[in-house]
Amino acid sequence: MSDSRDKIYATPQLDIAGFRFDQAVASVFPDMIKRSVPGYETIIAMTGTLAERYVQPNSRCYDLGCSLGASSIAMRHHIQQPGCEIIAVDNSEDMLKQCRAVLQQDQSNSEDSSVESSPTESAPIKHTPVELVCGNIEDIPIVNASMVVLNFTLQFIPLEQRAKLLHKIADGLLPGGVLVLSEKVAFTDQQHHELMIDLHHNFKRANGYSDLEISQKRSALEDVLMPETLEVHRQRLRQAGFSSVDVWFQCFNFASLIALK
Ligand code: GEK
Repeated sequence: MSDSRDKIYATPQLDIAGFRFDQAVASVFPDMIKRSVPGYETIIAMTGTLAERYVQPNSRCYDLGCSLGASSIAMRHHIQQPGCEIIAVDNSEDMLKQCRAVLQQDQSNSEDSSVESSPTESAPIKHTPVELVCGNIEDIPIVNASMVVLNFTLQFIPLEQRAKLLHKIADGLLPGGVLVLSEKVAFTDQQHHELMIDLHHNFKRANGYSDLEISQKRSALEDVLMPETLEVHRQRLRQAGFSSVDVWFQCFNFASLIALK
């Protein structure tokens, strides 16, 4: 289904168009993101741990820029509270099509394992439902939320729209609610900035990407993915209405922040 190896930039491309989340990307996405983003699997796993801690009964969780639903699945596996729902939003039909299949597979895996592993309990585990929405996260209302996840999505939103989106999220969160914000980041110290890029490229090389793939992907993402510094993220989150903001994970130029309402 979606476990193929990413070879999108393996051959020379005369004209490198801006990166798009199309069918070709959707079909290799899990492999692409694992081999490209240091700490991705840790961040997804901890998104589940944070759901266990912060999700409130009868509230909503939002996975904004859900791709194939990894964050939604992590939340779904860890939510302990009744009456919740997860709203997973992406503006790529191709990504959502794969996401739907991945979620169905996850649902049937957990129904099977609940029957096998606990023969004394007759009722299967009832997972929190996930509603898939195709749309721009800038246009989606955020209501009655106890957890919002922006795992590597804000970086694709135009710079001038980011504050408005974060204000909307803060307004839609219940008191005590959490935003998990994971991003590729930039650094003001130029030497450090270049070092982090270099170490990230080493990480990609160690994961089997060639120099050609690394450089073509870099060109495709230029003007599409716009990283900002951690200080800009912290300040803007505070201005949006979050009372406590800081980094909980960082590897090279990839970081994840927790912002509490
Ligand atoms: C994960 N969170 O696996 N509205 C809705 N979706 C958008 C928008 C937008 N304006 N802009 C981009 N996207 C996921 C990984 S990937 C990150 C997120 C990456 C979607 C886009 O279609 C893609 O699916 C996702 O955001 C970004 O934890 O590939 O670097």
